[in-house]
Amino acid sequence: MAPSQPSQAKYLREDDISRKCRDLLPSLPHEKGWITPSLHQYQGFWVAPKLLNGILACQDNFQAQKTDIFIITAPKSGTTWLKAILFCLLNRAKYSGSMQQHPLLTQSPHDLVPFLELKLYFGQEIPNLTSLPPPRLFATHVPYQSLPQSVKDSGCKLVYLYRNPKDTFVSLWHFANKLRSKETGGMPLGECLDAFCQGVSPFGPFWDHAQGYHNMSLEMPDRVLFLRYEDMKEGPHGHVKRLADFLGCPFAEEELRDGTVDGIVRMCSFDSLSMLEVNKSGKLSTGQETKSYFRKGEVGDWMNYMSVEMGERIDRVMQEKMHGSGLKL
Ligand code: PAP
Repeated sequence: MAPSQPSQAKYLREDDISRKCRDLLPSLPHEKGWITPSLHQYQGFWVAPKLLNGILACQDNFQAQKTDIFIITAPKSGTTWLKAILFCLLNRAKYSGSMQQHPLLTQSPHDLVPFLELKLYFGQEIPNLTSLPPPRLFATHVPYQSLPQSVKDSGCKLVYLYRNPKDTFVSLWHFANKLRSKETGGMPLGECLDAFCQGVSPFGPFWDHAQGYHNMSLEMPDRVLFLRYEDMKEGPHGHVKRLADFLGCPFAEEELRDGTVDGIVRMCSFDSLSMLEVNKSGKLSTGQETKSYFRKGEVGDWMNYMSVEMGERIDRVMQEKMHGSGLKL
């Protein structure tokens, strides 16, 4: 295993992993990674060693409660945005009279709504989460088949956000190149595109990830809500209301009249969040700079980086892999 340098973001480090993970890694197929040197195929998806360590720990230890709410995404599908929206939505009564004190103004959405594998179970210590008041709000990139069993059994709610694969791919390519160490340098777009189309991307194959949760949303519509980034951009107000209904905390008549929904939409918009000091110059506990989560937040930005042919290649793979799944691209 490559020795880590002290200056590296924790995310990139490959030391400090459990014996279970260390023993498992050599038996897993591996490929070149986008951010870390390698990605390993575990339970059908591709993951970096340090994150596999976190996933094994939460599979073994996380105890879901019926009142939990999970935000689930493939990386770069709008996780930061959905975290901000759900945090605002669920805490709206608490801060309605004191917006200047709202935690989103001074804390990253990633610190307010922690990832299981990337934050809570990232280190060696198993966190005690039992004292957190309900509803507990968590996030994960883990595909449905690999969620901790208690999440599947508990009856808790899952909100999945899907983003069109071409924009997700371009966003991931930018993010990966930002996080790669100076010594390894950036990865050419074409090389990443080859890997993405072969399914070898963090938490990929992208199509399996989306299809897994889409199927569950059809099977259990009261438990799994499947949303699209592009639809949310087009009609954020309707989606905030839909989320509130799904989570069992619908807006009261008065809230609908007094601009509460609009306040949430504005506070969580790309323009508002990306202007905040914490999101411009802060760092997460895992070492990433908060500004790397706010690039453009636009629909169709892929066209500025990929040729039409490259775009068609992703379309073809998606059509082929998702054929018959009922998931509209
Ligand atoms: P993660 O999955 O690693 O947590 P995630 O938040 O999904 O990251 O990805 C960041 C993307 O969401 C960026 O997209 P881009 O590269 O195409 O620009 C980022 O700009 C976008 N994003 C962040 N905040 C918002 C927001 N409030 N509204 C819309 N898009 C946003």
